[in-house]
Amino acid sequence: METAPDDILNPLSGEVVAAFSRRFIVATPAGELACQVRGRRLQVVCGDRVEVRRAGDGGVIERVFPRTTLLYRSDAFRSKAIAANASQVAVVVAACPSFSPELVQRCLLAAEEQGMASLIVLNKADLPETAGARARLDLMARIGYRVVTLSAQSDATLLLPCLQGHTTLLIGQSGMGKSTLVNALCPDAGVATGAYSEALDSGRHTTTHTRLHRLGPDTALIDSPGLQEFALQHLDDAALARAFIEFRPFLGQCRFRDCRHAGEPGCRLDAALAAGDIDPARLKLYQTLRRLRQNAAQRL
Ligand SMILES: Nc1nc2c(ncn2[C@@H]2O[C@H](COP(=O)(O)OP(=O)(O)OP(=O)(O)O)[C@@H](O)[C@H]2O)c(=O)[nH]1
Ligand SMILES: [Mg+2]
Ligand SMILES: [Zn+2]
Repeated sequence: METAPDDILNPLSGEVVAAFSRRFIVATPAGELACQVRGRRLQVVCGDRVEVRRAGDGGVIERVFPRTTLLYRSDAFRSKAIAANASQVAVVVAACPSFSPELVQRCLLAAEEQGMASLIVLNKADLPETAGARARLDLMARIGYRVVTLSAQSDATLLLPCLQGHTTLLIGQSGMGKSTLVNALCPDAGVATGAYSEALDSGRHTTTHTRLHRLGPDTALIDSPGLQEFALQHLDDAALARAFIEFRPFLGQCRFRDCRHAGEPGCRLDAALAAGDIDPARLKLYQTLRRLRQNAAQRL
């Protein structure tokens, strides 16, 4: 009996390139398919590698292959996955609208926890306020994070060497120029971008879903909706401390094994602080995040 061509391609393996709430676009060898998910339990995220069974013009996602990374944020009540299998996070900021350096740090902490590479993109270098914005990133640069300053509107190619070989998730507040960067680097993308509101000093949340754009066989960019907050409820004390990369050389060396690094005698992080190896603002952020998590846990 001859096999129908459809059956040869059934099931198909593919990559989720767009995720709406319960609808997905999967890139497969047979082209892009609009897909739904079988059952309610299967969690599917942009970037997932999946098995799809064709159904009519579209398909049904039957299986999600193991992920190399899963970047997500979570508060006490729920966690929200942003993208799967990204190898790198690029946090995009700009002088206007203004950005929160703490949000940048939180994004980078989440990336560190997943073992992802990361960098900061300071976009809109054409704006005169850029020097001031760069100064607000000095701490992160001192710690060792790469800061690439560019203007997506005039020349984004500066970023290409950092992207090569990576699937890079672009994240950040609304209006920073994530989608403009995607359009600059991926001319076929044709993604909508939106002017920010000067009155509100904020973007208008133009991008509403996550979308993967392929730049080459092993290079891709994932555009995501603007973030207003980034809770790290899923990081316990130890994971949180490890996510602060400059703490790592000192961890495990405090007098008490369960040291909270909050002024206990013999705290190695305190000694590193006194020696200037750790910035006080970073230890303070660690304490803030620890406290937020504990308070939330008590509320439950
Ligand atoms: N001056 C200047 N403006 C830029 C640059 N890049 C982007 N913009 C503008 O910034 C505004 C926001 O750009 P978007 O690309 O929509 O921002 P986004 O980060 O994708 O925003 P959301 O989708 O809402 O998260 C638009 O008006 C862009 O034209 C740049 O390099 N220079
Ligand atoms: Mg956008
Ligand atoms: Zn300690």
